[in-house]
Amino acid sequence: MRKVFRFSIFLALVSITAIPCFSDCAAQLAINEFLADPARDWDGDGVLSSRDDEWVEIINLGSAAIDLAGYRLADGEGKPVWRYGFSGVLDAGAVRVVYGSDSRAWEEANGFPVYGLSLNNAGDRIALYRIAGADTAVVDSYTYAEAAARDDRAIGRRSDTPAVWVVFDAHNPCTAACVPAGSGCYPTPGSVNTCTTATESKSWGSIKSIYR
Ligand SMILES: [Ca+2]
Ligand SMILES: [Ca+2]
Ligand SMILES: [Ca+2]
Repeated sequence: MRKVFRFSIFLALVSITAIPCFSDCAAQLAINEFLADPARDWDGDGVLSSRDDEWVEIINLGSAAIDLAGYRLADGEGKPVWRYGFSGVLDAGAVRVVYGSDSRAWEEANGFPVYGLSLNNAGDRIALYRIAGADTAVVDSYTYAEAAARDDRAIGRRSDTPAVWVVFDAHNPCTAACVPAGSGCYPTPGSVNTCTTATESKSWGSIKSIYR
């Protein structure tokens, strides 16, 4: 009887951990990487657009899937101006990229001013919000300065140490000081922030020794 009871507890725990995280998951969803000043056709529509080819990537750093309903992106300080509203479910460890063109389509569909993600090249703040009932809370935000956001430089978290931010500057190396530091890695919209350099794939350990 005791074994049956234990097994029931086990099944209950498995079912709890397997369901998507619908509440109190705010700390697990985070901004992962973004590119404010596109100089190439990042969204792949055949046209270079300073609006449509910007992008922001989010990541689920937790161990359970997250229902993205209610999560939104905004830029700037003060009262949030919504640039994109997420939907669907994001699995544990997975990322989701939003291009300026996705943002523009969402703004058009929801009656907001059509500016895309509106990431200022001279520096800006990106914020990820969660709206739950009457509550609107900042889940994650990142403020960047001009140098790190120049042409085709993405700013993002290291995949092995998510608390550490670097510039993914393989397309446009940070010869002057970037804040955060350049990594020599290529940007990775839509995939986790692994490091591939111009010559070879390097581990984060070897990158650290180069840029120390
Ligand atoms: Ca921009
Ligand atoms: Ca484009
Ligand atoms: Ca990425």
